[in-house]
Amino acid sequence: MRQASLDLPCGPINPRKTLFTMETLRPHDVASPPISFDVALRYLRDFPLLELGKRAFAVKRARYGDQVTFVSNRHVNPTNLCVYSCRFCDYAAKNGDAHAYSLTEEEILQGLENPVVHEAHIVGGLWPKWGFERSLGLVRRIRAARPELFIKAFTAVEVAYFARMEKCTTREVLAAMMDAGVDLLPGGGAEVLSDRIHQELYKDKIGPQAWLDIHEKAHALGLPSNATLLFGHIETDEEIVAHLFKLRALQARTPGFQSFIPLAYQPGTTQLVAQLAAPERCLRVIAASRLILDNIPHVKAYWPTLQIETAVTALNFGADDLDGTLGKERIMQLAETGSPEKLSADFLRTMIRQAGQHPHQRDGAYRILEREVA
Ligand code: V47
Ligand code: SF4
Repeated sequence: MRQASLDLPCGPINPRKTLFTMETLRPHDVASPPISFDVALRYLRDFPLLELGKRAFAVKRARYGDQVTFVSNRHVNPTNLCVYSCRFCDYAAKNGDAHAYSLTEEEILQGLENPVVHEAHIVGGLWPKWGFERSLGLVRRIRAARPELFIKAFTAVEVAYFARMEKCTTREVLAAMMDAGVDLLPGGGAEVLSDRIHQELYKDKIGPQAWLDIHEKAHALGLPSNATLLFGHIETDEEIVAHLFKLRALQARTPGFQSFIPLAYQPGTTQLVAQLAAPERCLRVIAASRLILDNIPHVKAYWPTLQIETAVTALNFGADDLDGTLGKERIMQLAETGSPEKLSADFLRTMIRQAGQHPHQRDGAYRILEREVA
């Protein structure tokens, strides 16, 4: 039975300020990683799959019981025009390309009017006409129109681009974003935190150290963030494990990561590899992430890249969240994933029940808005 409630575990709060309490961070989390590099490698390679899933699910269950969350959200991708050319990206366009687009502020605001939308996720291409002032102006207008909406906006890559264009520091950009109403920095742009992959796939934009530095600065300013991993292309197992260990170390030093989101590479037309990672590979990455990142509260099964069946199974391999309904997601759509561009809240509830879990609707800060009990 579904119960509508506004159950805010943190007590009376300003509904729009993030309550990043690190509720699941325990004292031992700041000590050394829970497993060695070698064991982590085995998790990705030949550790018995069901035993791995059982271990990761046990960690998820100890934290959240049978609860799995989702959010009613909208992806806002203002433009796909981008000055960079990452080799894995089907989304970006150059001026004159048939698939190039740029939305107006009015079009964006229209999509966020519906009061059932609890989170806006804003990320786009890097394009002078969508510079810092205009992007901040968009956030201010959304904030004015929907004071309670959770705004997750601008990746570290965009922060670095804005700082370069404005000739100011990334700290100043982050502080101005917070002032305009941004609640959380999304996890994009991390790709694989490896200098080799940076050179091979995304050398135009910031590399691993700059990405980590910007997230660390955000945390120090009190702006929480997410982290992603783009896997299933040319990366090695060692590079995945190193990526996870780097995130864990940053979180131990300067906490602020809320969720970790493994993104399975969609070959689209870029074809770094011919096929999407196999379901077993996706499940191993999800489970290993849950077991290594014991100091990051949430692991998402991001259905647009995992595909729906694997996302459901991932809920038994350590993931505790499905992300959201999305509205109109464009980044993966342009890689022609075969996944829908949006799902209804009821469809997400059904997916969670199929995994034997209880669906809970949350907002962007993981406050439970509606819980379903057995
Ligand atoms: O950084 C681009 C990835 C990211 C492809 O913070 C691709 O909650 C797969 O970061 N196949 C942007 N991935 C999206 C993102 C994100 C998504 C969901 C939730 C959150 C969060 C963040 O998309 C980019 C890049 O790594 N990407 N092209 C592709 N063909
Ligand atoms: Fe531009 Fe981002 Fe695509 Fe790279 S991944 S080309 S920065 S839109």
